[in-house]
Amino acid sequence: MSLRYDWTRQEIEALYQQPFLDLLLQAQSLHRQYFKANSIQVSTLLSIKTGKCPEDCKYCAQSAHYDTQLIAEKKIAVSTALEHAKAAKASGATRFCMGAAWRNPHERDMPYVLELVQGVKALGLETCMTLGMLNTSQATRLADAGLDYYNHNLDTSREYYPNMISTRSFDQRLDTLQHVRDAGMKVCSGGIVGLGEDVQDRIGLLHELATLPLHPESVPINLLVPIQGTPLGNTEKLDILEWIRTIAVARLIMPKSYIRLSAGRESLTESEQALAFMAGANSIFSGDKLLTTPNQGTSQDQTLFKKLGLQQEVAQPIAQVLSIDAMAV
Ligand code: SAM
Ligand code: DTB
Ligand code: SF4
Repeated sequence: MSLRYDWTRQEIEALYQQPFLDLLLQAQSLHRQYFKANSIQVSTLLSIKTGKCPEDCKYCAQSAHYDTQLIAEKKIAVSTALEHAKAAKASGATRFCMGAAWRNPHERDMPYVLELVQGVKALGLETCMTLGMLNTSQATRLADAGLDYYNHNLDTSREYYPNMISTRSFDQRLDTLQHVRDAGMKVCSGGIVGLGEDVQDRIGLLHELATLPLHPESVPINLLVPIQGTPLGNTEKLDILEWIRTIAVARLIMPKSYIRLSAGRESLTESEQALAFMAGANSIFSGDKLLTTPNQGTSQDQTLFKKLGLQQEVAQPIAQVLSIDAMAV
């Protein structure tokens, strides 16, 4: 079946609003046409520069615009980051994602991030970074250093975006995604639900993602973790079934993409997570911490995988990585 890039909002809304069990059945059936059943990809996250971000995203603990009690940290040493990457690999993760609280990387930061990419890649892990906006030259240099994925979320609908962030525009997000594509990297782009948006905004976000020139290879669906001190600190919790519907529709309209359960998993029961896997989610972030907020620990994840009969995707053996690299030279 060929992928579609011409979804209309009306079609997406019809998928979203159908009876819940029909939606889940469709999503899991399509999932099995494109992916191995019962298989989960696991990524690990590390914050390489924490807090004091100049952007004003209303949900974020790291924005300098709000008093969130977060302890800011300068760039961590490359050697420390590589120790984290080794531990992530030992725990079974196949991708290591590094995040920095920047509007965009400065030129002076580029040697540092390029060294990190090369170091993590040499461990036989897939590499991912999320550093804010990139220009063409920065995207090209990251790709040349071996960066596999760049995470840059559209976060919410175009209409709701200015209610959440005033320091950049939705079109600036699209520009960076284009630079990432042009440089030949894989795109990781999704959003957050539970921001106080309405169902049309969730449909709008899904529509924007599914009508990009190519679907993102990876689509994180974050559930708001309310942070005290931010304007969204006391936001009412979204009905979890709406989060599940968002995942199922993402699976239906971007069938080849990995759909990742991202922020917010810590607050969910095992049954809620199981429903999300049934809806077609096939990737998670593991580890005790996301960037600044707690995450469900690796041992809890292993228990859940065992209970559900889920198999973790395995990392490429390092010898294979090295010999492929050698062939490419
Ligand atoms: N600064 C970069 C940016 O915004 O693109 C990368 C890091 S930012 C923390 C990555 C993503 O984390 C955001 O796009 C948003 O989707 C998610 N996020 C941030 N704070 C969150 C929160 N409190 N709850 C859920 N997701 C959150
Ligand atoms: C994404 O979409 N979710 C991850 C990753 N990309 C970088 C980040 C979640 C951050 C949650 C809030 C925090 O820990 O500060
Ligand atoms: Fe900065 Fe990213 Fe947080 Fe926005 S979400 S304040 S850009 S770290």
